[in-house]
Formats: sequence, C-alpha cells, structure tokens
Amino acid sequence: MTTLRSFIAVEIPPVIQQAIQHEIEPLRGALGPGLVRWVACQNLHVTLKFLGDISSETLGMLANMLTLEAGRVQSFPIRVSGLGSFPTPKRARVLWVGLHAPAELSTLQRGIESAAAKLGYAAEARPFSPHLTIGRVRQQATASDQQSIWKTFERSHIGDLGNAEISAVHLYKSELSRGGAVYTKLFSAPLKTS
Ligand code: 2AM
Repeated sequence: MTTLRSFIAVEIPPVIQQAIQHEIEPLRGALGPGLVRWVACQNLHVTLKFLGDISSETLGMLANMLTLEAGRVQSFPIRVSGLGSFPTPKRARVLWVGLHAPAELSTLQRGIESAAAKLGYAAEARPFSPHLTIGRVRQQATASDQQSIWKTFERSHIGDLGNAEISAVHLYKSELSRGGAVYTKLFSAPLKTS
C-alpha cells in the first residue's frame, strides 16, 4: 500500500508569496537560518486540514469530500498583513504572516474538518487560526534565542501585502527531504462562484 503525507490548503497567488518573501527579508537576515527553518516562497499556503499519512486508495474519497465541501461555500477575498508567532510571542515555535478573511474561510474549514472526521481522520485539537507559516523555530533554540526572536518581532512591522480572491481549495502531497518540503497538488475543488 502506498502512503502519502498530505494536507488540504488554500493557495496564495505568486505575487503575494513574493511580496511576503520581500517583506520578511530583513527578518530572515536578522534571525538567520541556524535558528529558524524558513519556508520557501512557493510553499507559502494556508493549511485547512493536515491529514498526515493517507493511503493512495483513499484519494478518490477525499476528492469527493473536497468537491462537496468546496461546492457549499462562496469564493471569498483574503487580505495578507501582520506578523505573529505560535504558541506565544515569548516562546515561538511557528512564525507567521497574518491572513484576514470573511466567515466563508471558517465555514469551509469547519465543513472540511467535520467531513474528514466522519471519514476517520483525527480531529484537530487546536482552534482554527488562519495564518501563513513563514518559518519554524528549530528545536534547539535556547531561552536567549527566544528572546532575540521576540525582540526582532517587536521591532518588525508587516503592512498590507495584498489581496486575492480564493476560488478553490486543494489537496496536496508533501514530500520531506533535506532540501526542504516539496508540495504537489493532487486534486483541486472549486468554490461556488455565483
Ligand atoms: P502550518 O504551516 O499551518 O503549521 C504541510 O505540512 C502543512 O500541514 C504545514 O504547513 C502545517 O501547517 C501542517 N502540518 C504539518 N504537520 C502537522 C501536524 N503534525 N499537525 C498539524 N498540522 C501539521
């Protein structure tokens, strides 16, 4: 049986990915690659549901689920701005750029989460908090590293990086390698447009 590490996400147009890349350049320079694993520009996305390792035999079922859930929600605009970290600013693990969207995004995520649970996928314990992960703090970060991340964040400001219309949701395959993650779209489902 072939298994695929996979997740469901919203895609960000290249022009916004590049704007993010450009804006966070000073941050990347200040913190460096030793402390943070930075996400490649083309990999910036908004995860709606992480599925983990799935059997390739379940792809058809997941595609049907995605088509059904996407078809219930009207396409919607997003705005990208702001900077933050999870779980807390003083103990950062995930560094992110903010995503602002109307209720349709949460409706879409809730629908997918609940349909995935019915198909047997583990429920997400954390509340949905839409974001674009720009980097992950390395495990070995010390208290002083955390302080320098926090101070650098305090000094940084990420303004409006653009708007986009979201009209589809995608199932991705994720392949992890030493050179970084490679994400490949396996299936796309359109949102409602009328
Ligand atoms: P995040 O960037 O919002 O944290 C692809 O790996 C995506 O799935 C990541 O961008 C990450 O979303 C999410 N992800 C990866 N591993 C995960 C896990 N163990 N639990 C939940 N989400 C995960």
